[in-house]
Amino acid sequence: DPFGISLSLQKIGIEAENLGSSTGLDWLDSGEKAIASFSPADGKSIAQVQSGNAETYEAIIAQAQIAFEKWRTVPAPQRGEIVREIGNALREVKADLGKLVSYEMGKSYQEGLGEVQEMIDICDFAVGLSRQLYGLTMHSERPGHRMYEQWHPLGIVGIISAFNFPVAVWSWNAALAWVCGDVCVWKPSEKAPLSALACQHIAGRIFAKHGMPEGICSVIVGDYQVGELLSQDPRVPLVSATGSTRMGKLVGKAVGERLGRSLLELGGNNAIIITENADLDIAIRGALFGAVGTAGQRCTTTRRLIVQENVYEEVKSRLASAYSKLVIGNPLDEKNHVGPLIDQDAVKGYLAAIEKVKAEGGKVVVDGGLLSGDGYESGCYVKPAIFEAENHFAIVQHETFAPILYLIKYKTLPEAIALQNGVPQGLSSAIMTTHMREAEAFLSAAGSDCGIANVNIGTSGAEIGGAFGGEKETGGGRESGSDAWKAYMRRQTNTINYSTSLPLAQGIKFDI
Ligand code: UN1
Repeated sequence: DPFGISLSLQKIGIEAENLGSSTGLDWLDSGEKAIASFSPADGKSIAQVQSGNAETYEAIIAQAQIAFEKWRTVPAPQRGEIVREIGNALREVKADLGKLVSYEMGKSYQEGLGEVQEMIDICDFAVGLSRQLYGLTMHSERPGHRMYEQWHPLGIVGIISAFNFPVAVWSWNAALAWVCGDVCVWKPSEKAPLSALACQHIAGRIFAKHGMPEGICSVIVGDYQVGELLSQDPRVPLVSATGSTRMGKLVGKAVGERLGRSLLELGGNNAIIITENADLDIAIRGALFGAVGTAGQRCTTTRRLIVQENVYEEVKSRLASAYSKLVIGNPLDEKNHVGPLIDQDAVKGYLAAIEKVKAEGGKVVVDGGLLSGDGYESGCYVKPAIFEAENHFAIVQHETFAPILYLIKYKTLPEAIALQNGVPQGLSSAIMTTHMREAEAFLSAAGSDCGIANVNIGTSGAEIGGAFGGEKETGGGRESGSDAWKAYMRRQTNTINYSTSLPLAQGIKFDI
């Protein structure tokens, strides 16, 4: 245990005897239906976690319903106070939780710490928000009348999260939902259940300390069937799901069928446009982190570089040389830049994508491949790769969750913008330019069609203060900052008559 994993687990409270406390269920289990959590860093099994089923689901929903009746009556600023304490608890465990995330999911320790920092930041944001859940007041068209709107809690929020941000995405949803007066039922990725249980433990302890009922925060580990239960359940007014477009379409359809609300944050196929006016030092660094950070497993990962022909060769050779300096290995070792993919299925997807781009006529700039030998025993470490490709290739239109970057050449900016928008997904985008006209054209209504559009910054690494999400097959949902909280509440319009008569709206006469 060279990186002190067991000690960190202990410090976060991952011990069989205290895990059950906040859900009423004992999740650490080696029984039949257990899900094993493997670390892609060294291939070792970390623990077995009990899988939920229809019965445990019912128990959790029943508990959540009871908890909601109490939680919705706690004044929002007091709810914020509890979220503040959760943020403080996360500050205390930042190093240990960051380490668990890194070990269980495979992102670098620095990125694991960054992910916990996002959780702390969203808690702070939610605390402020707890005093700012503002509604508008309107001027009534009738004398002696007052109109205003209020925002009320929704109820149970189902949260489905992906392996790549095993803790932060939950917190963006949960911290907001809690200050809004909702209770949360979380189905984490079955590829990173321990990180979820750690969070459940951290937050559950604080709710318990305040004498709050169990069920304001609960977790149910399981496969897609648990996701189906949440999606189909009319007792769950909002399902917030992060993951593949394929999963999102299923969730959106099931929730839509019962006219519930879904908040979908799905695949991206993010591009950076590098114009001939770019500061190439910034452009190369931005593209490099965007493409290989988290081993290409962010929904905001840079997958396409759309480069102006006059700087194309220089960008290509500088990137290739930067790639040659990347050190790939155990994510907990801070000298390494790139860790493993999440599992061997992901490796298969990566290798298949490389086959496809070659078959479609892509040219190798930096070749990929599976790494083997010392330190690579888990079979999950791959080489970040670069190919020259065409935007219309089927594989380029598709999001492969791996470090594969496609280089595409352009002549004019309108052409570059059309290429950037010419994919089914619409999450993140960026332009590298020092030219004001180019930047503004890219940001204009005729520019990028994505939910996120950056200038001289890569596509990944969004701050929590902005609304996060995207258009088209990305699903249209917005999480995190700005006014994303409105998705977690129901709006009620109130009209009050304090006059002695009953005038009708629109001047309608109805006298008897
Ligand atoms: C994701 O990959 O699901 O903008 C979320 C970013 C991070 C979040 C990514 N703040 O890259």
